[in-house]
Amino acid sequence: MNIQEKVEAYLGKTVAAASDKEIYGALLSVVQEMAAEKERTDSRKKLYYISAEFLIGKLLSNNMINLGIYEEVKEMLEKNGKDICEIEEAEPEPSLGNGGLGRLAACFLDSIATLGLAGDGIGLNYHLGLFKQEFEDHLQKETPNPWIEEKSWLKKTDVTYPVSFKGLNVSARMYDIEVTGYNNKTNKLHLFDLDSVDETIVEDGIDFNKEDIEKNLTLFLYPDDSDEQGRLLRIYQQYFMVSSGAQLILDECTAKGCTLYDLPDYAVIQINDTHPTMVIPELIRLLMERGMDMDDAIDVVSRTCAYTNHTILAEALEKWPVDYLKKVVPQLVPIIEVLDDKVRRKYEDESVAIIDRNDTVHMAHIDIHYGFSVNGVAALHTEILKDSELNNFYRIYPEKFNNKTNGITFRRWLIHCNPRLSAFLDRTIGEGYKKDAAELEKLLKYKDDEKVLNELLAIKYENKKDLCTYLKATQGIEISPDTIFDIQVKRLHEYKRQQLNALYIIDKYLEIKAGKIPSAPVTAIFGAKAAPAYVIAKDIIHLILCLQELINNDPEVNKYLRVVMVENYNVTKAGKLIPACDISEQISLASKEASGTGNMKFMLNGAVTLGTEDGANVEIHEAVGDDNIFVFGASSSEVIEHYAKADYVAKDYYEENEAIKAAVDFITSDEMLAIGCEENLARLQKELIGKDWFMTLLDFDSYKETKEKALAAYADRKVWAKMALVNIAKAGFFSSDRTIEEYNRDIWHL
Ligand code: BZD
Repeated sequence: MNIQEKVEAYLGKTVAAASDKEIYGALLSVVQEMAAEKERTDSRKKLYYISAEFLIGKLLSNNMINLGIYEEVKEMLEKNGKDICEIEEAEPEPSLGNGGLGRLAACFLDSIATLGLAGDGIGLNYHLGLFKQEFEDHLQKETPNPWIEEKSWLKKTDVTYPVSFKGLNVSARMYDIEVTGYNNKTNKLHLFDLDSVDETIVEDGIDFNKEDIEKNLTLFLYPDDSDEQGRLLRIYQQYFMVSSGAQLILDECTAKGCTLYDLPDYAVIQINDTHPTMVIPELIRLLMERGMDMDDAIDVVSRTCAYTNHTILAEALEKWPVDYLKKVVPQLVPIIEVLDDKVRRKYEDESVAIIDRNDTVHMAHIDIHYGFSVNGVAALHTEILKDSELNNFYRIYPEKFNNKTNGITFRRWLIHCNPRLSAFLDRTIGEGYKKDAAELEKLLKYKDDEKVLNELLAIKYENKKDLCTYLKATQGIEISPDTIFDIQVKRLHEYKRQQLNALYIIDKYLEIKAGKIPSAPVTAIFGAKAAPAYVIAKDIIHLILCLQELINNDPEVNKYLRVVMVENYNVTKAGKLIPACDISEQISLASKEASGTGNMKFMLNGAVTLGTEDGANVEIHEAVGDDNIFVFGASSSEVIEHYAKADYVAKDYYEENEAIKAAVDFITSDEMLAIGCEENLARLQKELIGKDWFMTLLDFDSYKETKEKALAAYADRKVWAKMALVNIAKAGFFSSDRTIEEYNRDIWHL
């Protein structure tokens, strides 16, 4: 049967007569059937990538690319008067992640399968995922984001495991999603769920009864944890995930002949941030239940588990009061106490203890003492972990620390999202880059080739036009492809400094109002969700939405400057925004962004980075050289010193710098208050002057100066095209295939 016949067999009618939704459903079935027929990876030792988040995004097109049927399906649809993009629209996006950490896990699954390595994901099947963001009165409103339909990628299995909480026994059911590698074997993503979960308990946005665990356990990803009930629910979720995951791992290994004493020969568990840390005491508990003595169990588990750190922000390093654990998983508490006791007997240093003097459990400390590898996610980040954040641990275990600079899958972030660019690459340098990303360097040969440079500019222009059409259709916003698209998309956080970008926009607005006409028109595009309980982050969204309203409706200004805040930024929208970008905003306070992966996606799609020397920006800078990036701001060592000396005073910058003062004052100007809400705007203004923990004002001048340089450089189209070309050519290092090869070489040994 050819593809059309297969699809029509599922449809029970012709493709031409079917709706987009029906075609999507039929294609899903065809893909699932093909994936099931593919060979599974197989080896004695297997990786288990355990993560509370897998931000997989829509799967249809990526699976079709990986299975090698995308072009065929696209043509077949065209022949029948259907557009593959419309079919893609019919697929709901599973939003099983917050941001970079979750998306990284998804890119890794793609690369692990593509490299033919045996490695499955273990996570949770959140029914409503992360909230959906809507804008109302220039504010973020959260609503549920249901994604599981009658036809979905999830396959319900018969596999169930008992999981016990204090006073509550439940049964975890495993659902599987096929992970197709690019032209290779398949792996699985196992997502655990509870049959009794009930979506109807959600009311009024994303509120629900947090006490009814049987009904709410896997409803949402990271429910609001601003109260104790919310935090307890997170512990329930985490334990549910790791207990079922650990049982699955032990079952699979014993089925292969593992005696449990040789577990490290059969399994390696990569712990993605601290959210799955309880897998360590849980595995110890399960091994003891199966007859192993405690010291042996601790030894076996310590040789099986490896930990990835994704942040140095103290507030993001998980700590659970022992009391919370006693309320939810009392069976783990005696084990954690023993783990702590062993550490305390060996090391006097209080800072490396597992349970501190306030009876709080430091989850990362469990991972570091009782895992065999600790990795950061970019060179600078790993150095900071070793030198300062985790220095006390590094001195004890230097051999455990290693760096694995993040990467992204080129199947999604180039081949799928930017078909124009990938077709251009195919005909210019051949298709080898799809399997070996380093081949992108072949492009360098054309860096002075006018025809090639013009082609690159033309591709960007077409992508920008597509984005204009999309934003007009989805949000009714009009922008022009003849302006510079300056894009900052990522979770909203003060350390990522969307507020710095916003202050620049205010400064520009004031200049235009004062008669200083900019050399080139700019469209500033944002996309960001704020955690529901993160007040200042929501105030920053409010500021940007108010600026959007003010500036886009001012005929004096909107010729030169427009602002767009994209609603409900997610993986799908990233795929539309990134190929259309000219300037990639990567402006976190140096030392705070562990790596960043958006920066890599933009670079790969020919955008030029405007960024601080932070995270993987440092490595992007090294790769492309000074001439192909715009770098600004205080260095990480300067920043770290400011924190150490506590000598940064935002108010001084505000009072001594006229432009800063004018921009900050403008936040509560009459113009802004006519649009926005005084409470939010005044609170944000006060924060910027009185605290500014992430040193926005410190970098304002340098940001402004460097951004002006970038905008001016854009005018020389040939020079700009060359910069874009070098960025694409040098992006090969940032393929997640390279990252995974390093994990395997240094940590997993599959
Ligand atoms: O992980 C991010 C970092 O901030 C990025 O710098 C890095 O590139 C990526 C991948 O390594 N961290 C997160 O995305 N973290 C979270 O989303 C998160 C979620 C829940 C609790 C704490 C952090």
